[in-house]
Amino acid sequence: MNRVPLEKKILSENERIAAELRERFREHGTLCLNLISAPGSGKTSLLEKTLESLSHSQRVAVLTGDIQTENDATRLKRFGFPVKQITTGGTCHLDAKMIDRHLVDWALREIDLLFIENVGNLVCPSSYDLGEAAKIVLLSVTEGEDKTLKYPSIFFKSELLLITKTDLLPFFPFNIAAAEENARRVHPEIQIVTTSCTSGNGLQEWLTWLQQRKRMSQPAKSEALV
Ligand SMILES: Nc1nc2c(ncn2[C@@H]2O[C@H](COP(=O)(O)OP(=O)(O)OP(=O)(O)O)[C@@H](O)[C@H]2O)c(=O)[nH]1
Ligand SMILES: [Mg+2]
Repeated sequence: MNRVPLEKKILSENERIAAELRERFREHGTLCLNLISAPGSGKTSLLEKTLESLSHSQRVAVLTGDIQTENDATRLKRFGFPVKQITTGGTCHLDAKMIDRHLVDWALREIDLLFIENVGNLVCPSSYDLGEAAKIVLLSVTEGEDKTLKYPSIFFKSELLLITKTDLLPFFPFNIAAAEENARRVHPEIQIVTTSCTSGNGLQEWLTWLQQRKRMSQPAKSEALV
């Protein structure tokens, strides 16, 4: 078998499992969000700030993916919510089968919000549906405002762009307006929030987005997140 049919077969198997996961998330009222970015853009830091601000009555869980180490799960477990590390052992993205396997001993009916932190990579994760309700892409100000144009697929497929590490703007020649314009050239409807986990800038706006997204997909469960 040559490379193209094999890749097609893997992707269609992934789509089948992702469709099953999406149906299970829908059935149990679990909002699943898939966080994607280049390595080090601040996915785990954002989740730390998010979990820190949530009350423990919130039914939130995290699956965090990396090629090696349990570091991110260790960072996130401190906040007392269910967290599992998925180590891919070399694969540069999470796939639906990995999500399915790691959900096996979690009761989805007890989880209202499931964050998936994908492996740090701006390319491969965009091809793998995980059954999520929405993809969220992070771009830090140290990466350059042209990345939206160079890696359009993930920006096209994401509902929200978080421009992160804005506290570093005085030290990097990053033009926020140009980054936003580039993102909208690829995806005119993309929503954009600028954040800094260090200064706290924009974190309330992110939490408000999260609350609204939760209300949109779970009108019956409208309890405030924070
Ligand atoms: N200055 C600044 N540094 C940040 C901010 N957010 C994260 N960092 C730093 O950026 C580095 C990477 O952050 P992580 O949260 O681990 O990034 P990540 O996207 O989870 O990384 P991977 O999981 O390895 O892809 C760490 O040293 C963080 O302290 C921020 O808002 N401002
Ligand atoms: Mg991380």
